Amino acid sequence: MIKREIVIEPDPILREKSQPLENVDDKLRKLMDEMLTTMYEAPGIGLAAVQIGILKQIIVIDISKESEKKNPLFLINPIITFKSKNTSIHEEGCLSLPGHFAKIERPAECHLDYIDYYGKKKNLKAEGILATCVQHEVDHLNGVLFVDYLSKLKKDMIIKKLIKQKKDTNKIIL
Ligand code: GNR
Ligand code: NI
Repeated sequence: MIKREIVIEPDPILREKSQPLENVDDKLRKLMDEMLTTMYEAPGIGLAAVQIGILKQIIVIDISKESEKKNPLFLINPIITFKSKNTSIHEEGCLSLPGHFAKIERPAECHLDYIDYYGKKKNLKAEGILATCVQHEVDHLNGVLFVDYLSKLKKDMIIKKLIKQKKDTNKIIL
């Protein structure tokens, strides 16, 4: 299975909105399989298509632990239909912001409608780390990153470091 390259911030594509899909076919399933491989190898617990440079509303998630059986979740055209009033705080990371982590407060529970791997309409009630992950991924589809919830000072600091990291890797290659 093919592994794709992950887009790192700052990159203007990460700020664009992803488009809904009209149908689910083998070509789309192949892309979702590649997203899953890319996510597992990173490793991460979620990946949105925009993170491999594709502006389509596709998300893959797997929050199973290393010792457990893999449990991939494929979400096409997700729509959050409910967000709880009560919130929870989780430490978040993002494959597009490598090496940076921050505690983010979000609704503790959310419900969503989506299309599954086979093109079937489904819904999901998420809580705990799954609710956090779903919201983090749906944010990607809207061009939002977790650093957008931090103070301007913290956000600018992280983005400045990522710019420096990019310059340094270019120097190694050149
Ligand atoms: O791997 C990831 N871990 C994670 C931890 C807490 C909240 C969200 C995430 S998603 C992230 C992978 C990623 O960047 N998905 O877009
Ligand atoms: Ni992310």
